[in-house]
Amino acid sequence: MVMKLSVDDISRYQKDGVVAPITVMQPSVANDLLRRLESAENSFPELIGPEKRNNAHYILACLDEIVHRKEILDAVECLIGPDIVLTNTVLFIKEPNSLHHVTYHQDATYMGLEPQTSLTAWIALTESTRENGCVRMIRGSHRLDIQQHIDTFGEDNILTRGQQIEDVDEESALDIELEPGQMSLHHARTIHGSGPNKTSDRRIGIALQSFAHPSTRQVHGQDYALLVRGSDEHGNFTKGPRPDAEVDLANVGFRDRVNTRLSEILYAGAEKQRGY
Ligand SMILES: O=C(O)CCC(=O)C(=O)O
Repeated sequence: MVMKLSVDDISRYQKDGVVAPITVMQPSVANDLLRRLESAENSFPELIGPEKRNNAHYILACLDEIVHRKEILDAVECLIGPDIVLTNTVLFIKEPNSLHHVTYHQDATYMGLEPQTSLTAWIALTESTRENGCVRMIRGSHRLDIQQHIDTFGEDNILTRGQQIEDVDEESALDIELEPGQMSLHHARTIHGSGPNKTSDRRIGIALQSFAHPSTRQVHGQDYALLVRGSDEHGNFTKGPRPDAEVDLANVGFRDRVNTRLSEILYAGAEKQRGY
């Protein structure tokens, strides 16, 4: 398995603002991680669920393994260098035959990270296809400024504010179909969204959002991150703990604080707020 990005992959990322698919684990490894995630979901619904989708890597060993996975970090290092912090993770779960979807948006709009050069690794734990609502990226849109976003708070829209860019030109759209164990990498300004899951199986991906250089600043004040590779000479982020058990209840309080702060950042200036 090729772990690092090729020269061609790197130039595709620079040109398109997205590169995929990148195989970062065998399907059997992804299946095993999925089984452990679903077991935690079943046993601790108060900790992992639609309203509790953020930053579960602070309490679940299976997600901690993903965020520290060498193959993922080797690829990220090719794009942002050897010193890497990870600010948040989001479990994007689309239930079978659900209307849940994601409208076109740019991640950097509300994340408060400057400069806007961070990136997201989206890891497929199930297959992600056109039928079950894979992510659709607009190639080259990372070169645009932040576009106007309208907060819709749409019922089936699983973005925080249901934020939406209208009239997106889809001529350069790319459907990111992935097998379990593959990932995509996208730039914080790349316009993307995803449709509903029309199949009878769950579509599960985890967005490691965002990987950034430690010199990155949070314009809204304090923020949290994990140093996942290299060193941090800047100290811009309060560092988080790693789980010591399959489900580490000792870290629940810390994760709650991180998620409260994340909501303050993502909903800054919004008229309402959801539970995630
Ligand atoms: O999982 C999805 O469908 C959307 C993911 C997304 O918006 C993101 O990773 O930034």
